[in-house]
Amino acid sequence: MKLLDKILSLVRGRRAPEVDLEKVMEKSLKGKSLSFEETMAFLNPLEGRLSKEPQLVKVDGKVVFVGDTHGDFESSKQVFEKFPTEEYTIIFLGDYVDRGKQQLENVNFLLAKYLQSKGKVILLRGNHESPVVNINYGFMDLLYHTFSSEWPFLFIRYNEVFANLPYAAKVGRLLAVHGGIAEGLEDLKQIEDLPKKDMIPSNKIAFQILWNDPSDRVEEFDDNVSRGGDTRYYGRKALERFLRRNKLGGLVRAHEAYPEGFAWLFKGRTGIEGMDHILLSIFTCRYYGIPPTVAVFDGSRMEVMRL
Ligand SMILES: [Mn+2]
Repeated sequence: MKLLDKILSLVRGRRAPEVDLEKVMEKSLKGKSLSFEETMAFLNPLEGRLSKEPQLVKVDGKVVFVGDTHGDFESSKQVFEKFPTEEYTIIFLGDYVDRGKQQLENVNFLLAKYLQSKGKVILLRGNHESPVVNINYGFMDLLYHTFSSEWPFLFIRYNEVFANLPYAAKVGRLLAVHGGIAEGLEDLKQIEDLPKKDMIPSNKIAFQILWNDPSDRVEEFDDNVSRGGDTRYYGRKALERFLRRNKLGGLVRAHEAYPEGFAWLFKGRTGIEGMDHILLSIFTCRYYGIPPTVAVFDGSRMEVMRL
């Protein structure tokens, strides 16, 4: 990580200039581009707010789960048009940057919605909200081309903000994360205790929550051969045990683009109407040739919908 260390050393000590935050919020909500100064000023209060978020956010009432958006600003906007925050809490399951065509518009829009919403918008962390990933998959290049010599400051500031995003949300008997359960994760308390500001993340449980995939060829855990590194597959037995132990009915996650935009895995009783599998995987980015899909939970019933 020599490049990352170099960038970190450049950025330390730099302070944000004075900018009218209201105007910056307005521009972000309209998908307009921000200057370097505006972006720096915007990211400051965000880091402050997010640093106080618990790692496991607890929500009740009507909820919409949104999968990976990866720069799909249009889908993110549509979510708010179809599901007003007066009625729904919107839980985004991570992966806002990299790959797609409107990464800055998308991430700034979602961060502005979060700042504005008073608890009705929850942004969970995805594996792309990490500098070791978004240094390679488009976001760093985009900053470089958009901001020229000032890009390293923004690259680090965005990733400092991302390092404060919570890892999980609990909605009644449902748990929502980006990737899934982790080997060694037994109790929800372990999620609550995960360190904040873990930029890489180097915590093994945090890392796996962001990266792991479910597999019906595995019972417990196994090496995730499609992603490599320290990522794992988790199977039905491991998930059933985790849910039972924590009095949960099911898991909602994103991270994989199934052809229909969603997939049900591991048939079983959840105690939740409309949900006869213990795992729901959803994806909400249109750049993968799949229909952007969300899941709506009205407090008792789960329904999968195309955007
Ligand atoms: Mn992902």
